[in-house]
Amino acid sequence: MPTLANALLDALKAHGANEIFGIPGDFVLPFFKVIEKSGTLPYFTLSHEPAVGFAADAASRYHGGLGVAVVTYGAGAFNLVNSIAGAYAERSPVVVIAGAPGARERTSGYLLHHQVRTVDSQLAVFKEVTCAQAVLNDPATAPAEIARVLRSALELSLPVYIELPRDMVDAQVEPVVRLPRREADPGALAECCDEILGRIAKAASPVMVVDIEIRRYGVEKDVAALARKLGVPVVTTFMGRGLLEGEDVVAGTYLGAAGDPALSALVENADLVLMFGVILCDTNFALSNNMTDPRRTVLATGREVQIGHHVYRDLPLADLVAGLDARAAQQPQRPRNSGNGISYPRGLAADSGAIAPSDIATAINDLFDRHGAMPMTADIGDCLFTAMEIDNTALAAPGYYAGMGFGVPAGIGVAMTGLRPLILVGDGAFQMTGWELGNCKRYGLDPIVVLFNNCSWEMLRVFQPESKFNDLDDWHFAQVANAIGGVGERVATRAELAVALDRAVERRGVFSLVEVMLPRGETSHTLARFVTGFKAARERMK
Ligand code: TPW
Ligand code: MG
Repeated sequence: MPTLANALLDALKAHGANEIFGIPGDFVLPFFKVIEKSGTLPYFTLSHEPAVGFAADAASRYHGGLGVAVVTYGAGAFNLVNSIAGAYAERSPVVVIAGAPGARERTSGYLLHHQVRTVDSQLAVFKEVTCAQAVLNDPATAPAEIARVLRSALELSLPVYIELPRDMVDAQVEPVVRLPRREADPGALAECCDEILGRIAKAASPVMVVDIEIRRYGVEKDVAALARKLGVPVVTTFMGRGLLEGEDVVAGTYLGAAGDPALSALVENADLVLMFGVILCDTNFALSNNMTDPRRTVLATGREVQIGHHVYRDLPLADLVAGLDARAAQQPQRPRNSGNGISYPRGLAADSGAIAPSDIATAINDLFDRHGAMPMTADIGDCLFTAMEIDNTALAAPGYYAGMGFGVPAGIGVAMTGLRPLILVGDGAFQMTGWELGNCKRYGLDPIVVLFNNCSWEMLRVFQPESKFNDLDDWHFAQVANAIGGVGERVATRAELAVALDRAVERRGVFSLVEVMLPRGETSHTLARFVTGFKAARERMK
């Protein structure tokens, strides 16, 4: 019989975990020892638990399996809450494994260090931000409990919580037996598919809107194939930017009033909107007026399919896409009123002019033309809006939850999956989690960081220009980079920017930080349009 620690590690691997991120503490030291000794999964420690959660989340977004975050009791686990909240909001299946006191400590009569109100306050908090929880305090039930929560993580694509009391690590248990995936009821699936195909047949101008769940459930290619077969154009949401990279069915990213007018018209004038894996949130749709109209909408999300005013429950997205594909007949491509008409800016003038945010997009498009596209992560800030002006390239970003501090640790997580990411981050967000780059050296990671340094919380300034608290100091981040094992370059002109990016691509083995100096008060074209649209929408609500 394996020990509980080994059974848990084997189960994680069998359920699609590729690596572990964590920070140890005494309540989880015995488990870390087994992580290291067993070699079941590679593991990476970072500096602060929020980054552990962001890295695990982003790694999972990129490789499509489970993310794993291992932390100690209380102080460690509570530090992780915000990243797991973000993973929940954005449907990322991160497995939290938190250390906890052993049975004897629980009844010792002392308050334990890291304890808050009760010994179980930690469990109570994580219940709010995970879809299933297991406390492994009984060797007889632990394997089944592990199987139950890991299946939920995969089926719902949401975080789960596993609490491992420190005296249980070496308990002898049965191996974990993976539970079968719960499929759609065949009758419900057939009825649902027929209904949707019937709607499509009657529609004059259908459009497909896709969002992150198509990646979470590994059906991007199938969705593209289905769209091709149905002859329906596809757009991604803001949150779903980067999906279907390189697929010719993608007409662009729907940004409502902030986006390309022809593309927005394609979506807003459609008589049928097929929403696959979509988060119906304000960042995706606040700049539209009819995206929640059920009469023209089919919404497949969260294992449910809503057509008009009724819902099919327990209908996994993968089954729906396969079911539609099996039943659909090949359609001629419908004429597009907006084809792949969006062209992203290229050909940056390499002159001594000051850099504007949108110039960074141009420079990156040029860079990708020269060296090939790189997978990206972005923080929240103008950097994410600037990303909308870069070619549709794989991207992980908190486009809905909008938690600052995601970009750099997410990029480190992506780098640990074996890719070389390009990280977009603002100075404010970098102040939160940029230090994590110091961990690249130990692991030989060489991400490229493009830091938008406007010495400002610019996204707040655009909403409230009169406030002085949005002014930040100049922290000279490029110099910091050199001190923590990377190479930093500060650039202030377009010529310097292009050269520094090229140098960064060629520099291997250490992280590169290109600190782009931007004037306060300037934003990307996309953010400027977004803010105008947002303010107008707010006025309409008054
Ligand atoms: C964890 C609120 C949203 S955007 C922003 C703040 C403070 C400013 C970002 O500054 P940065 O980028 O990174 O320099 P830029 O382009 O605007 O200059 N705390 C958290 N998350 C959010 N979203 C906020 C505060 C916020
Ligand atoms: Mg800033």
